[in-house]
Amino acid sequence: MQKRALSIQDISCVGRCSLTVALPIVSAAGIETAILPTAVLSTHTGGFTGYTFRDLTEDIEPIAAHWKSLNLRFDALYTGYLGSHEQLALVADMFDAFGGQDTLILVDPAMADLGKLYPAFDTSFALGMRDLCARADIIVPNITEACFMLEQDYPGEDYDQVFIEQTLRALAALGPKRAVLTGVSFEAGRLGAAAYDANSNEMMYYFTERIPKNYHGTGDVYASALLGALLNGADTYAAIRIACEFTLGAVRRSYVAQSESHLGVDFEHELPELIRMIQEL
Ligand code: PXL
Repeated sequence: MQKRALSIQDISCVGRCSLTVALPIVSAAGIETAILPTAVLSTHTGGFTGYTFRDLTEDIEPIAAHWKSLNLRFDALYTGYLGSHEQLALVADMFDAFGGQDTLILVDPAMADLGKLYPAFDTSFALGMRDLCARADIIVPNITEACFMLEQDYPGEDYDQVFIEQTLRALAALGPKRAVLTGVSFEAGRLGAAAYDANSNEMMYYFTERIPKNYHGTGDVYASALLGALLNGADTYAAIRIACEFTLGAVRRSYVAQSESHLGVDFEHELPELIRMIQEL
């Protein structure tokens, strides 16, 4: 039977992040993708000014209650950018209502990058996000988000393999059996992800060429491809590889086209490649 995922994150109408990225990517992976928008913004909050923001916190409980009455089930619950502090508790309730043995819970603690929290969040939100991550099966923070949740100093680009592995073990100790750290680089010109599986006590790395420009929404592109691969039976290593290659392909296209970084990456033209990699699993 076709799998069904639920993605819980905002709709940033323009800017290619959160749901405008998750919905097409997870769908392209062959997964029926239901959505629960946490907020509607005219654009995302990074690199634009004057954006509108409609908080949908009040809609979450009634939507969940309706779905419960329909006996809906999901093979995965995938959360990203949340619209308010209160949504952390509401999403935890959704995990209780729709989670279970056969449901993969993936939390992308989309709240910070490059050493800083996004404009809407504070450190208390970061600790709330840590508690939400504790309830996940797999989490996908970048190094900044990991540092905020673990209350440790952000090292910038100055870290080594020992730091990454301690961080991954500390993340898994919060509760999730698997942790994936994105934006990891040990040498100039190479960038990738590191993952830890607490069940097998295995550390994994996957690196690609590093394109010398940062684009918005790449964390969301990465997490969405990761989920798509996992739901198609990829093991952790295959999933981080597919997500790295897919994200690199999208970033490279935008770099070659000299696109503006706040408009996100050209993942659209990379979707056939994602499908090919998933079919080869
Ligand atoms: O890509 C993460 C993200 C998602 N949604 C909104 C954002 C951001 C990052 O800035 O502002 C609204």
